[in-house]
Amino acid sequence: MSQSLAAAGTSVGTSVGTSAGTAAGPPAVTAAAPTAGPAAGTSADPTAGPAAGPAVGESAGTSAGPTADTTATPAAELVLVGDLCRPARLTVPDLLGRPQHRAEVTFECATSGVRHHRFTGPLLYEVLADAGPGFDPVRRKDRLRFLIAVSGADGRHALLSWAEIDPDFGQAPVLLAVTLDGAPLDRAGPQLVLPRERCGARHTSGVSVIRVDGGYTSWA
Ligand SMILES: Nc1nc2c(c(=O)[nH]1)N[C@H]1C(S)=C(S)[C@@H](COP(=O)(O)O)O[C@H]1N2
Ligand SMILES: [Mo]
Repeated sequence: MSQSLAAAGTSVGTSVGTSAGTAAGPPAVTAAAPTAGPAAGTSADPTAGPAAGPAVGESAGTSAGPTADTTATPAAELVLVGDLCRPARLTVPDLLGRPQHRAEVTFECATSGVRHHRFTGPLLYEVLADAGPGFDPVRRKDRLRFLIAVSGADGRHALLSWAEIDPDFGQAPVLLAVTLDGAPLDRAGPQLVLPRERCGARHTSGVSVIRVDGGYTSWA
């Protein structure tokens, strides 16, 4: 369970909110999970663009069902491995069964320039917390040694720390997106979305493996 937190939003036009149409507030981060409606993802959300972003005309959620994307190619799978009590193998529809959050992001790519995208999906924190990271739950500082290694199917890698996304520490509203600009990611696989980041490089697409690693001991 996470609380909302006004997240000194840095980049203009970036906002995160719940996708159930509740995103009324200003550009802040609203990380509170509303009702879990499985298909909460963006459907019937006429007020899609909160105050800040370049409100995009909506047809988003209506096409977000798996139907448009389930033809020839098999659904992508994401495996959660490492120091977890409940390692898992998840599809995009599995991720759609969780509370959905929405993010409108603007980031800069070193080669492509400024990019805008709309994403929906569950919080990375909630997905990984459900997999049971092997830290001592009552000792907050025990979480500080945990790393999160995210791999794209193309071999792209990005690291996060557990504390970065933990509500008791950085509370970064990182998503495992299941839609991109209204299109489902069932076949491509989920995309890591870091709404606060100016640079696009960590927005890893086609996430195929997430390894939670509590073995960081370089200080030993
Ligand atoms: N899997 C994967 N994800 C990736 C990349 C990549 O090479 N592989 N490039 C990143 C970079 S450098 C940027 S700027 C954004 C660009 O996203 P866009 O072209 O969809 O706007 O994707 C990021 N995600
Ligand atoms: Mo980039």
